[in-house]
Amino acid sequence: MKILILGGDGYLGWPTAMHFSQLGHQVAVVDNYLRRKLCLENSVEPLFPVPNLLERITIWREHTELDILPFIGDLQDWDFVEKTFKSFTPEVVIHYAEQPSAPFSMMNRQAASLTISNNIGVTANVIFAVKEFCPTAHIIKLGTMGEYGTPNIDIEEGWIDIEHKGRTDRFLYPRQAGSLYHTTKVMDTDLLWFYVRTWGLRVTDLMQGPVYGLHTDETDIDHSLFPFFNYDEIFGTVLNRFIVQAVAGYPLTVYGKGGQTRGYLNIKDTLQCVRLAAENPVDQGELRILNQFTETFSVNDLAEKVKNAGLNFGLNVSIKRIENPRKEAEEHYYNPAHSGFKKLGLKPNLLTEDVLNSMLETVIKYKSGIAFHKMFRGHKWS
Ligand code: USQ
Repeated sequence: MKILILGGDGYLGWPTAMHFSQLGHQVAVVDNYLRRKLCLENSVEPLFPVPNLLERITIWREHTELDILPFIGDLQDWDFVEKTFKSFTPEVVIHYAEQPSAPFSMMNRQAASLTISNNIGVTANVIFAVKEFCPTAHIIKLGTMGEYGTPNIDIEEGWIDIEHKGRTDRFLYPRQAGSLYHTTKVMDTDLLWFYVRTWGLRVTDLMQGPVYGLHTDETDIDHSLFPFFNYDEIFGTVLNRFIVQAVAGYPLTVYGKGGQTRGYLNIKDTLQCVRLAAENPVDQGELRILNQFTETFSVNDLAEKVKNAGLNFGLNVSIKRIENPRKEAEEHYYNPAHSGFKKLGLKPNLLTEDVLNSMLETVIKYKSGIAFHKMFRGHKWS
């Protein structure tokens, strides 16, 4: 397949590009280095420096003799979008090209504005480009489990049947996101659903939970192929942060009561899910929504797991409940469905002690890169 990966420099985009390239697909990546720029501006660079996209492609070619085609530019710029889609004409478009951080979106007006214009503007351009240059291409869009929020009823897989005054119909499952970032993903879903109905596009919208890890079959070929590994309060996700905190001897930063529960997955399973979605396309005029996670944990569960795994390395890990900078339920019901990927054949890589050990082992190697001032600044969401 000809696969265009938007956001191909990112935490998930680059491992996804290598994964499809290794499988023998023709892969092109697009990025404008927004994530790198925002990290630099906010002094929250990842644990270790990561070569730029062109350098990574060269390293990949040296190891595998496989080529990945780069397009460096901004997908909000229609001229660039047109040039990219005309020269590559993809069969599959994988769309990760968004400002990915909930805390960043809540920092201030400029950050909020950037998140809105980038995320919704890029999604709209992708839709317009597919309609114009490759109308049968399958769009695989990375949404988030956070679109649903934490309702007091079971979360279904994208849709819900509602009976009202004796009549029934099927609707998008109610969305009530907890941050502006998550809200832009709700808006993406609405845009995609509108154009699926109007133009008959074919779309898979993946509701992904927080991802952890940095090891995949391809990143393990050479450590310079590792993805960004952020451990700061803005771009780091919770388990990656806890692993770095454990190694640094910094008390694990559990926000509030720590009962916040989410559906988590290993980075290897992000690649598996996106591959399964690409290999099993939907029909024209269909919006398929899949909940993309493998297990649910509370923040307290994760902290306990990291504390216990730390003992294997002689780390004396402590846990500190700190005032929650976010506005979120700290104790809540959470029972989301996730049978779609199981039916497509997903074999989960669960959060075992071995997985925690290998993350700890790798972070210990890069321990000298840990900067305490990046761990917690207490940006309040209110
Ligand atoms: N948390 C802590 N301590 C920390 C960091 C986070 O207790 O030091 C808590 C948060 O308050 C939250 C939970 O851990 O309740 C998850 O936080 P997170 O930072 O790992 O994840 P989140 O901000 O929700 O966003 C991440 C990704 C985002 C993706 C989302 C999936 O950055 O791109 O869409 O996970 S989900 O959470 O299901 O919406």
